[in-house]
Amino acid sequence: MITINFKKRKFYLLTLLVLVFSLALNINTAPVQAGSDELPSLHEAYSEYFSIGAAVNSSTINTHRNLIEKHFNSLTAENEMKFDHLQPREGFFTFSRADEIVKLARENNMKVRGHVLVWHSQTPDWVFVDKGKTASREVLLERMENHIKTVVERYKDDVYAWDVVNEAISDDGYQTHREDSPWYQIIGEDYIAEAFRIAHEADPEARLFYNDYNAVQPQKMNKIYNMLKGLLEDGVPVHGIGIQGHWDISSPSVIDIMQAIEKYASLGLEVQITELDISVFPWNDRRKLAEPTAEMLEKQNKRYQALFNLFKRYQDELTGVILWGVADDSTWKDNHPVQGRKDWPLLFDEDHQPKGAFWEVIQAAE
Ligand code: HAH
Repeated sequence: MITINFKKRKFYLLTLLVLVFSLALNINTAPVQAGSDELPSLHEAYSEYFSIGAAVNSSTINTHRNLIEKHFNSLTAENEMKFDHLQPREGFFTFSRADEIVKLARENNMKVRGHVLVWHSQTPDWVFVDKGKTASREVLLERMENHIKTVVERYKDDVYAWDVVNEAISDDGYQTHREDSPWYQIIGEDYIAEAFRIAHEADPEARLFYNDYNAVQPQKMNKIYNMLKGLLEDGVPVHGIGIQGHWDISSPSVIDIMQAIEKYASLGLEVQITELDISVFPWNDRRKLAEPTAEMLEKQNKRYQALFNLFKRYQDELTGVILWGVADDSTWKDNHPVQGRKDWPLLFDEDHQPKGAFWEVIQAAE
């Protein structure tokens, strides 16, 4: 019989322990294969910081369902909750497509962010016309109230936050409000306050947001800030600012984004990056390409990394980051009203595989 003395036994035990530990460590740090089921989940990676959402639509909830279910804990309807979808004719509401998105969220325990109640775009013409003429302020206010009440009350149990007013501030230096909006022209600038009051009455629990693009560009940011400050001083129930993140590989600067987050948060508002996608084209690049260059994608990686590092630093101010789409085969950028060209702005490629940018964002969470 072989006997091992005490000292030797201790040595073997220790070796075994070291072996088991290094094996366990190895499993944890082994690189994860792109495309496998072992991909880390975006929203899980950011669970300590803020929710990670995506804009989805009636097609992508089917075609991109696996990615949606795995990586996002908040959904926004890209178009299905806009005025023209929900009330194409006066008093005739069509909820079925929006309902499908809400159902998917419910089944997966995801939040829903409502977009959008009052906007100059994607709103049917009938809204602004009465008996063949421009509607009066009274008629338009009544229609606004009816629309907001019907929609917000219907989704009370599911939608935790609403973009109440979208893009009401002008890009032009010489005007504050977007004066070509029929809401502004017919009702006057108090259409904004009225919309928030009505939405709050319809669902006192809902977080109510003002949402806009170019919202970190200093001049427009100051106009938005002053408008929000005025609303708050008047006791209007505004709870948050949605900064649309339709940005690109070269702009806006991280400093501008930082300063905007700080400035809006100084009003006591919660801040969300509501529509994030990073064009591979710098703003002044008008080329059309069949595919992005390696250099563009490398810049996009670095940009996503820098942004999520920044977002993490502002985790106390930021309550949500929402990607405006899921994968590069389905993005509004391809039908953009101005540029109208193929772009690759998201974290998953056209074959639904994680891009370099995805891994940068995952790494930034660690
Ligand atoms: C956003 N506007 C809208 O908020 C969103 O509802 C839509 O799906 C995509 C983008 C950004 C925008 C625009 O539509 C037109 C010109 C400039 C910016």
